[in-house]
Amino acid sequence: MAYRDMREWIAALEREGELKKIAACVDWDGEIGAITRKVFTGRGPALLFENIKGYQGGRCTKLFTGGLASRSRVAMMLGLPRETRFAEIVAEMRRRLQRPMPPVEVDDGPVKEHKLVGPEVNLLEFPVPKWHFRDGGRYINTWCCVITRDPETGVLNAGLYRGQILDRNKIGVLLVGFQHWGIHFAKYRHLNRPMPVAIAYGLDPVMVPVAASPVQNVCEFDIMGGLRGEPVELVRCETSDLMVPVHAEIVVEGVIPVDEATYQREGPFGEYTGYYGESLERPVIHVNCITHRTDPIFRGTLEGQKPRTVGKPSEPNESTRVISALDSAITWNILEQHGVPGIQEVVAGVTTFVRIKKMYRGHAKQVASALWGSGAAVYLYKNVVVVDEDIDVNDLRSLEWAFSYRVNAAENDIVVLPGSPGSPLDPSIRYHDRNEVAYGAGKWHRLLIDATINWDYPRVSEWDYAVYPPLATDVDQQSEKLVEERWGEYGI
Ligand SMILES: Cc1cc2nc3c(=O)[nH]c(=O)nc-3n(C[C@H](O)[C@H](O)[C@H](O)COP(=O)(O)O)c2cc1C
Ligand SMILES: [Mn+2]
Repeated sequence: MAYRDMREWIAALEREGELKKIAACVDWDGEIGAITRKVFTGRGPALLFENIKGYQGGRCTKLFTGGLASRSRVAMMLGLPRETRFAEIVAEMRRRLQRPMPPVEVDDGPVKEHKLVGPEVNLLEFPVPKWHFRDGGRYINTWCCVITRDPETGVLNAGLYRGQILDRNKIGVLLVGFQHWGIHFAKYRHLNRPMPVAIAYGLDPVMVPVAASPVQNVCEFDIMGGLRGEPVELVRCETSDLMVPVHAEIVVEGVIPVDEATYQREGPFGEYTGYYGESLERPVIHVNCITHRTDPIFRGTLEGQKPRTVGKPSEPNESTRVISALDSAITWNILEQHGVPGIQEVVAGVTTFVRIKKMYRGHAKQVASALWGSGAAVYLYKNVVVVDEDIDVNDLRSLEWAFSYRVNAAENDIVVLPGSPGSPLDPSIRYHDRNEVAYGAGKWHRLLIDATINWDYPRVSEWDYAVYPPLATDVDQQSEKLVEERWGEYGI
């Protein structure tokens, strides 16, 4: 069963006690961000702000956030029981990812209820928070689908790319060259034509996570349909041939001029790394139309997050819950599509863990090169750790044991791929190399730690022609049986 729109989703969350409506008057400037941070850190409910300073009685009075900031709500998103475990969520996502469902086109629908064009456009009519106090301004694009079309192939793409309000009709964006809309933008630059863009806010819950995940070789709308189990309904934009979800709360339409002289300062912004991303002169969306539902609900989120550090609890965000599951499912499927056998478990991220049933020498290198060669590698797989099938990738002591006794650095266990394109937001990259406008990407020296048993080593006769000695924790069968039989006598 799919949620038709964000309103159905909010109603479902309320029924399950997963939503809090906030009637107190709150400020978009700092206060909403601080409340959301506290609720995310305390693993609290989704939030619907209904009384925002300066936005009572205007065009848009409500803001929804945190819809997917818990595992139980991610399970609900898929129509699974709320207590479904992470590994089962990943397994279900993998199955549904393999059954894409193309969208259907409709002529009209809720998002067309109100249309604003030209001078009627004013982004400041929406209650967009300043999420993190050092942000360069109010970030309107934090949880939305940014839609573009490849001018050569005609294929639509939906991504989630941050955007800052610069003016009543301008949004500054971080447009990375090797993201899909970055590839589109390079083609528009070649054609010397502005790139049409549409941004959809307030959607059913699966849409934004899919836009924010590295879906390859298939349109995100087909994947969303597969995850929902029902096709997405799309309607044509007013000012371009782009298509947008008809049940969106709000759609912003515009173009990005390709001339660098039109770039404006965007940033800083509190980023997924847990640090701020820097400001730079960046491309700008010139907004020429807004359509929205009656009494629209704006949707946004905090991006900054951080795991537990000394004396501080973990401070998660929505992406750490839902995107990590989708990234793991997509990564697992990429390995299978590349014909890499023996994959037992995948936990994907900037540091990615893969558990394999090792079948031949070099198997772990095959895993890393399949991942590093993929288009999904933009924000993922900086470090890849491959372990044997007996190692629990979710347990630090288990990983530490593998690092300690199956890694010996100069024995081909450590592989570095220098100068690979990667995230421009990672502060472990030198400042000048984090310039995606100049380079189209950041600069990652990718690392493989092959923590599987090294098959380069000789098999020794002493241990029955195995590479490694037997486990000293094993007990011989005869003694085990004896102890079992006599257990009562020992009085232990
Ligand atoms: C909250 C959030 C904000 C994001 N902002 C950006 C961004 O500003 N620029 C970017 O390149 N990727 C950003 N991403 C990551 C992309 O959404 C992700 O890499 C996705 O795969 C992009 O779609 P694409 O593969 O179709 O290009 C963001 C992700 C999240 C969850
Ligand atoms: Mn894409």
